[in-house]
Amino acid sequence: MTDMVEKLAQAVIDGEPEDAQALAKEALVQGLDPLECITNGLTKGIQKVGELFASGEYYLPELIIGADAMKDALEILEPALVGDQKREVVANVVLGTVQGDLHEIGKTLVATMLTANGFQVKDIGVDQPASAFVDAVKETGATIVGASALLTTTMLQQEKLIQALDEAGLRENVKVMVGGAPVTDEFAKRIGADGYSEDAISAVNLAFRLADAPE
Ligand code: B1M
Repeated sequence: MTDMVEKLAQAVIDGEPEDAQALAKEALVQGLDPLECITNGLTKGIQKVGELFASGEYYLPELIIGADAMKDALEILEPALVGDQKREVVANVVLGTVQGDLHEIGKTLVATMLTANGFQVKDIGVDQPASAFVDAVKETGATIVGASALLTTTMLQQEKLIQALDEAGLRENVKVMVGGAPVTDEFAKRIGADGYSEDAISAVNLAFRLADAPE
């Protein structure tokens, strides 16, 4: 890991949004790979914040400021991920974080990576009820729906979403992909999702498979 990538992780752990943003700018000037900065820098940092929170060393304010540091750095790094926008749209995707869940960073990263790889993404945001996903599918004609959940309590909403798509008569035309820290492949299969992925990179591979398109 480069010095810069380690510093990015540390800025998130220390909860220093300004430093994180300045380091992200510097990393791009130095020609570092933005994806490497995100996956081995910022994400490692926020995972450490989560561990410190779980062990009682950090409290909610540290969790919030750590997330702010990550988001501010992502503001700089994510645009650098966006690829060739001129390519044909691979598929339309509706993506959101489920009801009761405010975690947005991972969902937004998945949206950015999908967009960078030619998918047209409607990001409906966080804390979204199943009906909002259904409405967005009707509005966009999306063939893939992605639901993110970061809490063991909210992952059950992913199952509700599948039921809602079914009730709306849309399930046959729409593939459902799920993700988020507590979600597993086994859980995804149990609730009848079409696929699970553990990070943003594998989410792109999964979406290509679900769209039945060449990567
Ligand atoms: Co929260 N939080 N949080 N939190 N938070 C966790 C999830 C937790 C594991 C921390 C811990 O205790 N160790 C814990 C959940 C425990 C559990 O349910 N088992 C927790 C808790 C308890 C809470 C609160 C209840 C705390 C409280 O209020 N007492 C509260 C709940 C609020 C709510 O949602 N209703 C809360 C609040 C928050 C903040 C708002 C302060 C903040 C989020 C800020 C924001 O998003 N704007 C926050 C944060 C930052 C975290 C941790 C530390 C980091 C999450 C994150 O952004 N990770 C998290 C600990 C952890 O995850 N290790 C934690 C970085 C991101 C890049 O990764 O989101 O996993 P991730 O996304 C990955 C993959 O999961 C995957 O790809 C992404 C990119 O690689 N992926 C998908 C995600 N979605 C996908 C969808 C796909 C495919 C892949 O297809 C559709």
